[in-house]
Amino acid sequence: MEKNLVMITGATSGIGEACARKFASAGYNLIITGRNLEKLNAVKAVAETAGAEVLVLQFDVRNRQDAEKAVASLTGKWANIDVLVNNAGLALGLEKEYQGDMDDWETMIDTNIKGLLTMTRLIVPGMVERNKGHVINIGSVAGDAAYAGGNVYCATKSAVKTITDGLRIDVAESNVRVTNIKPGLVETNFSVVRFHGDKQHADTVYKGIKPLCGDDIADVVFYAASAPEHVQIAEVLVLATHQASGSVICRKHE
Ligand code: NDP
Ligand code: 8X3
Repeated sequence: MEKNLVMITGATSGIGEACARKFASAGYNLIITGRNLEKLNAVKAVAETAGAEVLVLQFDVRNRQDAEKAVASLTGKWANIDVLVNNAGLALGLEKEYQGDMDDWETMIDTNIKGLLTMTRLIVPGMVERNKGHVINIGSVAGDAAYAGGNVYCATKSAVKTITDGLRIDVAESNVRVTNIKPGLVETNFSVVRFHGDKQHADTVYKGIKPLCGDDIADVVFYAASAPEHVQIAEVLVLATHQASGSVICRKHE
């Protein structure tokens, strides 16, 4: 029997990399995408050890032409994607909105919103045509309400929620399912990226609380993907036990 096929964007690190391992060990074949070819090949090797066939596509989700070219190159068994995990994304900075870096804003908007939209626009028509598929977007608790310094990042994840809800409405006549997974604090490379490589600063984000890890989120993503066909997990908020919202975090527990 033909294996199911998942495409995961931003598979070189954190949640995306954990999803690659999870889906591979569950019997899926994988298309993994990202910018760093060396890291993609390392993830590919691990997934192949778990029994998956893996195709690597190197492109930046902000580059529409490259994304189009990569998707157009898919033929044969690689053309019929069953699950798209729109994971590539980032936060940059935690400055007050009136002091923020406008280049950082542009990068977040281009990646988290426009990149996700590009991949959706390129992959979902095939799903609708085949009347089969599942789009799983990685949103965030940050999209539920703004927190101090979160401003533009929160807005991008709020946009992910609306874009996910809109797509769910637009494909409701088909068997295509649409899910928004909204993690809270997950210890990945996320905060190192947010603070422009300052690992010490990044570590303070997870001080006094046991955060989630990439595997915790991959488990939820996989749960949504493997639910019976008539079950659509529309949205899941996943928090560490001592986090209550984007801004309420009890740091007395390590
Ligand atoms: P990581 O920094 O560990 O991983 C982010 C991934 O996205 C990397 O593979 C990165 O690749 C990729 N990426 C970033 N920009 C681009 C781009 N322009 N084109 C292609 N790939 C890109 O962080 P996480 O795993 O934590 O983040 C994954 C998703 O989860 C993001 O959407 C994030 O917003 C979301 N999230 C994270 C939370 C957390 O607390 N960690 C909580 C809630 C949501 P590269 O190595 O090339 O930069
Ligand atoms: C990432 C989680 O709370 O750092 O989206 O914004 S948070």
